[in-house]
Amino acid sequence: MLSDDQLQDLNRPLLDEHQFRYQYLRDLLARRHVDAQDVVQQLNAFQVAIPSWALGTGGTRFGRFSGGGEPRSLEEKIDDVALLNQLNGSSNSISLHIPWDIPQDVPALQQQLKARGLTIDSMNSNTFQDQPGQSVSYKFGSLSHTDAAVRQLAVEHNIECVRYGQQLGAGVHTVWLADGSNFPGQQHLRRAYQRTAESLASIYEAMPSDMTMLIEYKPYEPNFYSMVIPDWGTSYSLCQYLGKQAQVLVDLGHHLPNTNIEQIVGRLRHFGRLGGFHFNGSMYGDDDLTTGSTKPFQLFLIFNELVDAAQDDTVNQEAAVAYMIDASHNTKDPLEDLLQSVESILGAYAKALLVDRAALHEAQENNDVVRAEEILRDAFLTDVRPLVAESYRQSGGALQPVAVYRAARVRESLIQQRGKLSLSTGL
Ligand code: AOS
Ligand code: ZN
Ligand code: ZN
Ligand code: ZN
Repeated sequence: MLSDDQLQDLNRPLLDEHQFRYQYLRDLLARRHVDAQDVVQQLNAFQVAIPSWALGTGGTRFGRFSGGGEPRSLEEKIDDVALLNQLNGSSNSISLHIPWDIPQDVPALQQQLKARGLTIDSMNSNTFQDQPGQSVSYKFGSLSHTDAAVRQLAVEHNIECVRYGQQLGAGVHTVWLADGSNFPGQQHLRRAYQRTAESLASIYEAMPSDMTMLIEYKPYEPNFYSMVIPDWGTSYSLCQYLGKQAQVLVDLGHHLPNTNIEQIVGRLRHFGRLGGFHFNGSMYGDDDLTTGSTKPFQLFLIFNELVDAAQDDTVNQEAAVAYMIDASHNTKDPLEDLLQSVESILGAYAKALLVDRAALHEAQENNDVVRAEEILRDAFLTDVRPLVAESYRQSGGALQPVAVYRAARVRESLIQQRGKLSLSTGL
C-alpha cells in the first residue's frame, strides 16, 4: 500500500482540475434538483468484491503472458486488494476460490483482513478440475454425475468451502457448475438436473442460516452441447427447490449474444431471487473483458433496474445483492484492469441514480416512447466522472486510480518484491 503522504502528493496535481469539474457538474445537477453530494454518498457506500483469481494475469487456452509481480500467496492477494481499495475506496472485499486459496492459518488471515479493512464476501467451490490424488474424476460432471461417489466428493468439497466461509465470515457460497455434455444423447437431461438438485440440497442443508448460496448459470463452456445449469430459469428453479437462502447469480458474460440482461435482472429482483453479480465485459460470450469496456449502455441499464427496484416499495428489499467482479485476461496489468472495472461500475451506478424516475414513470404510463428513452439517454450521456472522482476523494483514495497507480510505479515495485515470473491461478 502507499503511504498517506505519497497518495496526497500524487493527488495534488490533479486536485485543481477535479474541483473545477466537480463544481461545474454540481451546479448543472442542482438545476435539475439533483444533489451531487447525495449521489456521491451513495457511491461512497457502494462496494464491489474483487476475485482472488483475477489478481494474476489471465490467459486463454492458447497461452498466458504474465507481466510479473503477481501474488504468490493468499496473503499477497489480500495485499493487492487492500491496495485497490486504498486507491478507490470501493473494493473492500475479496472472493476466494477453494482449493486455490486454502487458508493455512485462519486466525492470522483474519488478522490481516482486519488490519487492511477487508472482508471475504464469497467462497467459490471448484469441481471443474481434478485435484492431484483425487479418488474419482469430474471429467463427466460433479454434482450431476451418474456415479454417487463423484457426487459425494463434490458435495463434500462444497461443504468444506462452506466451513471455510464460516471461519472467515463469508456471507456467500457460490456454486458454478461446469457440468453438462458435449454430444446429443450423452447425458439424460432430466436426470442430470434432478441429481444436481439433490446434491445442492445436501450442500444447502450444511449451510448456516446466515449464509446465502448463489447459483450461477452459464449457457455453454466447458460443455458445448448442454450445460446442466444453462440459464437463469434453471438457477431460479433450483433456488425455489432449495429455499430462501438460495439466490441466482448473474454473470454478465454468461448469456447468448443479444440477451436482454437488464430484463433478467428486473425479473429476478421482482421474484426476490437476485443474489449477486459477476461483472465483466463481453463481446461474444464469457470473454471476461474489463467491465463496461464494450457495452456501457447495457451496464447502465442493469443499474437502472437495480436503482428502480431499490426505490420501489412493492419490491422485497430484504435480500442483499452481492456485487462481485469476475474477469481476468491476458493483455492488461490485472490491477489496472480491476481499477477500470470498478470505475465503470461506479459510473453506471451514478448515471442510474441521475435518472429522473418520476418523469420516466410518467412517460411510461403515458406510453410516451421518445420521452422515456430520452430520459434514460440524458442520464446515460451525463459525464459522471467528477462524481466518481469525488467519491474516491471522500473515501481517502486517488482522484484517478489508474494514473496514481502508474505514477507510484506499483507494478515495478511488485516485480521487485515478487519476481518477474511468479505463478498464479488465473482463469
Ligand atoms: C465460470 O465461467 C464462472 O464465471 C465462474 O464464476 C468463475 O469464473 C470461476 O468460478 C472462476 O474460477
Ligand atoms: Zn462468474
Ligand atoms: Zn464465466
Ligand atoms: Zn468468466
